[in-house]
Amino acid sequence: MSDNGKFVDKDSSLKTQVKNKVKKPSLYKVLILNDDYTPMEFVIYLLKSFFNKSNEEATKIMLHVHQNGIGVCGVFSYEIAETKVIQVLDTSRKNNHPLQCTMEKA
Ligand code: TYC
Repeated sequence: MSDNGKFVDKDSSLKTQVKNKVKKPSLYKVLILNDDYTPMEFVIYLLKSFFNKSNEEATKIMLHVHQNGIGVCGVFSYEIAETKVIQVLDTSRKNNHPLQCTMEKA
């Protein structure tokens, strides 16, 4: 019983506070863009190496990007997506390919 004579459900208000503070991490799509110079085999190699795609999945994604201009390699938490983008860009530049890779909120 509180000062004003009303019952207070302390446990329920605590549950609400805790519930509101636990947020799921946002997810991010890693995207690759088409260009006229990066070899198809190199794009397939990146998808297999950094996104754990099978040869068939990687070929399908690469052809989708080749035909549509952009495509999703995978969906990750912010830090993992950021690391994947850096890996793709570093490997592409080291091999003198202009491939572009970016991330956006899923
Ligand atoms: N368009 C490239 C070619 O014809 C192949 C390619 C596909 C490049 C996907 C980039 O993200 C890409 N060699």
